[in-house]
Amino acid sequence: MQRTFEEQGFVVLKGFFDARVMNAVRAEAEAIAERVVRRFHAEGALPETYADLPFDRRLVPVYRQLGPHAPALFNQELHTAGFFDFFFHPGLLDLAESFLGHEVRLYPNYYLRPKIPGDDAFRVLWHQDAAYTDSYKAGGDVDVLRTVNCWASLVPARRANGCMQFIPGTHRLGLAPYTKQKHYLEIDRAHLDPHLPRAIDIETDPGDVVLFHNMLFHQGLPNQTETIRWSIDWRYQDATQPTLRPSNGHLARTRGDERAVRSAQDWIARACA
Ligand SMILES: O=C(O)CCC(=O)C(=O)O
Repeated sequence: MQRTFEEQGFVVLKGFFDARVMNAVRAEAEAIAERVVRRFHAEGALPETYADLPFDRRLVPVYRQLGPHAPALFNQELHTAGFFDFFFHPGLLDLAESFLGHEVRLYPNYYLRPKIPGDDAFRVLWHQDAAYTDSYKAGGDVDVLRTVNCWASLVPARRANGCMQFIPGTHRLGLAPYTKQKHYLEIDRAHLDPHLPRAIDIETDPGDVVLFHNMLFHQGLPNQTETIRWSIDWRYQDATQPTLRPSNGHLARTRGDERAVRSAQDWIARACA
């Protein structure tokens, strides 16, 4: 697996998370969506709570009415028991440890994303994750950041509803020049176009996890269906390295000290840390 990761820049692990873990995460995501709707309804910004809509449609009318005022990403909301079992899954941390060494942190940008249908703001342009860290201009070399980046969908992710696309092998090209566009950073076309014919769809089902290099060229396609493509993206890093970001994330594995996140209660208490 590490060899595939080194050669291709990614690996897809089918059926990695069991139904218990995925059902719990989905229930947490449903609760987050419920709170969003209820908050805006209580503030008078929504005429109703759309309680009869299923999870993969509930937020559609919310975004139609509130546009950029509706949250596009959730981060601190993920400090719940269900997400503890997901981010700190022992088998996944074993894998992260085998890639990164004995000191592993959950990197600060861990997100739950509802990719809303037909809204261009949710199309994630071709980028390298390392460019986002680079854009903080914290100094330091993002080439040596040492992360394993992860992505999983809570619903089937297909080309039509905006799965990710990867260009295998591009993690070896170093950090490409990029430009800040309205919503996202984008790799400059002169550096991207020669590689585009090799782009492949990364289609996943709930339970699958995708591991990819922080230099891999990738994008999130637009969602052209009627339903929301819910997904989670997160990263593990060698915790002996600096994050090169304003925050430190959370220690997940370490030898012999007590600072690592140990339990769901501990994880819940660390919101906003
Ligand atoms: O979820 C998507 O569509 C794109 C996510 C992404 O680009 C990332 O996790 O780095």
